[in-house]
Amino acid sequence: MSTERTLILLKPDAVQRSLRGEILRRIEAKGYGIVALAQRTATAEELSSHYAEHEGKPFYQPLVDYMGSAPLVAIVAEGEKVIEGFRSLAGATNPTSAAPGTIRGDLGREWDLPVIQNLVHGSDSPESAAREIAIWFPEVG
Ligand code: RTP
Ligand code: MG
Repeated sequence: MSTERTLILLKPDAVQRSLRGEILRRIEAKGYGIVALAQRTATAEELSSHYAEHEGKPFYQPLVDYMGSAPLVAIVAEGEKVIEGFRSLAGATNPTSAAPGTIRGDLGREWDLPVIQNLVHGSDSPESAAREIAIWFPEVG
């Protein structure tokens, strides 16, 4: 079995709506392990690094401002094909089109535009996962 790691964020809307337990339950029920977990308010440096690929897009600044406005929970999860698997659990970016059964489809709301408040982030490739884990948990490696 080949295991891999991914970086998950429970965004401020998940913390504010007390959905941490519900989302963690889904991650653990799927069989993924929790390698590291920390709740804190993200720094501007962490967020500009994390969202570098979106710099210049219209939602970039509101996204970075929103993500730094209140505590979030950063998680390193581990398991077989966890990168793709967690993105399947999360569902499509936009909660209205996310399938029922997914975190965003079941629980997400999107009416706080300009930033889509979709509860979670998950790395989208092994390269992104390595880069993002180094930002949020430099000690995990
Ligand atoms: P994520 O990175 O959070 O796992 O989500 P994703 O891959 O599905 O979406 P991505 O395109 O990477 O966008 C990152 C986050 O930016 C916010 N967003 N807002 N208002 C907008 O048009 C808009 N577009 C994106 C969302 O919070 C999205 O998850
Ligand atoms: Mg993304």
